[in-house]
Amino acid sequence: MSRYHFPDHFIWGAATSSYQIEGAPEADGKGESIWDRFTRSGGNILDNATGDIACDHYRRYEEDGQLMAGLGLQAYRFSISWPRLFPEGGGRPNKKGLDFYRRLVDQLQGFNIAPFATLYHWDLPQALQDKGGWTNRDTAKYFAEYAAFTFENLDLPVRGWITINEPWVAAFLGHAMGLHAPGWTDFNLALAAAHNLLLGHGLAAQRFREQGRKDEEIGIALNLAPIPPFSESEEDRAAARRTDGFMNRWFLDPLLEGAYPQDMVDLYRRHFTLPPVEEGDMEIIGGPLDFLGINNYTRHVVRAGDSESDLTGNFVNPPESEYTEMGWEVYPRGLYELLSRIGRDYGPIPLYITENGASFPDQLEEDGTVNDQARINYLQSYIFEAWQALEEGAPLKGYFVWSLMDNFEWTFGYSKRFGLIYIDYQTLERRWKNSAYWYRKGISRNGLDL
Ligand code: IFM
Repeated sequence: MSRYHFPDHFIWGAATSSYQIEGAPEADGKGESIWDRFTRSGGNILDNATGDIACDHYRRYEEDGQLMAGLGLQAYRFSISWPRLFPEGGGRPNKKGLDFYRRLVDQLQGFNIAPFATLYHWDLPQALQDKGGWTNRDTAKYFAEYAAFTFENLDLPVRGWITINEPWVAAFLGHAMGLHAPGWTDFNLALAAAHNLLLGHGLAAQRFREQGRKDEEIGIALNLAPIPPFSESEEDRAAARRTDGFMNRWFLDPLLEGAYPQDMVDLYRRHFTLPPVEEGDMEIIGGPLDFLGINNYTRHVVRAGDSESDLTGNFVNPPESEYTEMGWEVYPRGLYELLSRIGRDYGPIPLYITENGASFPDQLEEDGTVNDQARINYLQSYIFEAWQALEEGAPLKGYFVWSLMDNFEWTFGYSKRFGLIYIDYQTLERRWKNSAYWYRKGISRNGLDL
C-alpha cells in the first residue's frame, strides 16, 4: 500500500445544487423556476418525479450541516436558487429567500467549512423564461443584477463564487435536445442561449470586480471530458475534433481566450445561425477569472458518422471498460488528461475539480449500512489521477465530490444515487455510506491510501 499526499492548502469538499436537494418550492415567497414547470408538465422525468420534496434540505439544512462537519469537509459547494431571491427574476428581492442562504453560510462558517456558492445551477425564474429565457439577451443582464445583489447582500464571506454551472448542459440539453428545462429542440436557439449564458457569466464577474471583493474568488464550472477518436483514421479524428469543439472548446476558448473557436464558427455558419455577438461581448466573456471549475465524470470516444456534416459523430462505448449506473465509462485517466490539457492549451489558470463522482445501485442493508465499494474505487482512482497532475505542476486547488447526498438526478428522477450520504426517500433519513467514512479518512490525512 502506498500513501499519497496533497499540498497543505488543498481543499476537500462536496457539492450539491438547489433544485436537486432543497424541496420547498413555494416556501417563504419563492417564485416558480423552469424546473418546477418542466417537472410538473408530465412526461419529462422518469416516474414524473419532481423536486417538490427532494431531500427536504430547505428545512433540514442544520442536520445536513452537522453531517458535513462530521465528514470533516473543508468546503461545501451549494447553489443559490435565483427564484428564491428574485421570484420574478428581477425587481424586488425576497428577503426571506436570502435569509435562508445567510443561515446556511453562517452555519458553515461555524464549522469552519468554506462556502462555495454557485449562482446558477439551472433553476431559472419562470418569469424570465416567459420572456424567452436564456435565448433573450436581457436574461444575461438580469443575471448580473441578481449576482451583484447576492455578492453584496449575502454579506458573509463566501470563499468561492461559481457564476454558471455547466453552460453546455443548460444550453444544449435544455434548448437543442429538449431533455432539460425548458425542453426546447432548436439548435439555433441553443447557440443563442450558450452565448447569453457566457455573457451573463462575464457581466456577473465584472460586477464582482467592481465591488472589489477581497478574499473571495470567482470562476465558472464547465462539464469537460476528453474526446479521443475511435481510430486514427482521418474521419474519426475530424469527428472527435468537432465534438471537442462542440462540447469543450465552445466554452473554454471564449472564457480563456476571448474568442469562439474558428473551426466551429465556420462549421456552425454552414449549418446554423450563429449566436448574435455584439461589440464588446467577447471582452466581457473573456475577462479575468480567478479559477476554472472542472466537472468531470467520463470521456467520450467518437467514431465518424455517415455524413461529413454530422456535428459530433457517434459515441462508442469501449467494451472492455467499466460503466456506472448512468452508462458513463469509468475513465480516471481522463481527469489527468483534462487537468494537463488546460495548462497546455490555455496557460496556468488555477483549477478546482468542482464535480466528480459516480452513480451505482446502492443498497441500504438491514443493519443500516451501505457498502458502496464501487464508488470508493471510482473516487480513489480519479483522485489518484488528480494527484498525478498536481505532481506534474497542474495548479489544482481543490476537489469536490458530486454529491454530498443522493438527490434528484434531473430526467432520471430519484433513480440514480451519487451521494456519499444515502437518502431514504420514504423517511428522508440520512445514512452514511461506506464511501462517506472512506472520504472522511482521506480528508483527515490529506491523502489517500492505494
Ligand atoms: O447531477 C448532475 C449535476 O447537477 C451537474 N453535473 C452532473 C451531475 C450528475 O449528472
